[in-house]
Amino acid sequence: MYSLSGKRVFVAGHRGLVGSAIVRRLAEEDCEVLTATRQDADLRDQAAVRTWMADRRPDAVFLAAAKVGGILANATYPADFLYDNLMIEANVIEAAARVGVEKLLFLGSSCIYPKFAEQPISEDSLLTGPLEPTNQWYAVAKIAGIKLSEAYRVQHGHDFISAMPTNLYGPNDNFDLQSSHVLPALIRKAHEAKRSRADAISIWGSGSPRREFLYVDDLADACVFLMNHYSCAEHVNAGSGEDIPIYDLTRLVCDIVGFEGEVERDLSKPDGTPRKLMSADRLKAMGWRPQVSLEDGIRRTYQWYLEHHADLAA
Ligand code: GFB
Repeated sequence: MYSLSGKRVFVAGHRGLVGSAIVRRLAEEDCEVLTATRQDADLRDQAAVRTWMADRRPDAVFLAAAKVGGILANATYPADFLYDNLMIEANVIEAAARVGVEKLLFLGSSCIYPKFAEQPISEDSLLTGPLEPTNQWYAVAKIAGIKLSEAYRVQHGHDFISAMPTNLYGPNDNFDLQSSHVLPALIRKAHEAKRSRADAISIWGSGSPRREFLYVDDLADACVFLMNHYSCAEHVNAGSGEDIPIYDLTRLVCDIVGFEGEVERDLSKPDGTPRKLMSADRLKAMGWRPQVSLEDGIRRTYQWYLEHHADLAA
């Protein structure tokens, strides 16, 4: 058991979807939360990260900072997704080791697994087959982060662990239609179509790929749970254990938002991997369960969107 009580806890990436949820969750712990803006320390800059870490000396680190985006952003900016993520994770992990951070949790992504991995995907599937081409750049960077955390454990005995979240959504998500993930895009498209009384919304690809979704506050809870209870080299999947075809997800979002029109498919856009349902067995066996259903999570996220994107929602 590693207790965060009385600890100085650095949340790298505190403004993002995951980092902001971890900060919300840490409000329930008796700890001091440390954050760094890009002006304080650009995490791609090794010297800046070393200086910041040496000054602030956190006891524990949640490494949630990353360059992220949906299927199109991944395919369009491969150099950014590979370089930025390699630099961020290498700098933060190395600087954490240097200043003697007691525990670090690195966050990866379910896209690290082979495109045609056996479903549900167990942790052991890592590096058993070729990656999905649209997000291979991001996946390679995240695989390097897992291995780097493991390498510091093997060579120097640091208690660095890794969690692999499934597709996430929730407050503070990116609702930009070009760069976002599917769920925020669908919420915005359905909302705007309802407002403009459009006949239809358009989704990317065939609608047949299946995706697993986890509400980000559940993921934050899983991260704190792992920080408290897990200390092994192997990464741990963090998912809901259920997936849904994108077309059915679109219908669900339309129902929640109140848009009654048609759903059209834009086959010029990529489908990506056909399915990536992760096995949640390992985390379940430790006693952790998600609390927020997909429907409830979409309702909460739509409410957040209405409250925080008045310009888009108008
Ligand atoms: O969420 P998403 O962009 O990423 O797309 P991935 C999921 C599925 O939804 C794909 C479809 O089959 C998309 O074609 N889709 C339908 C849409 N309509 C839309 C839309 O309007 N916007 C978007 N974005 N998708 C990402 C990876 O893969 O998953 C990242 O690229 C990361 O690296 C993340 O791993 C978790 O699930 O395909």
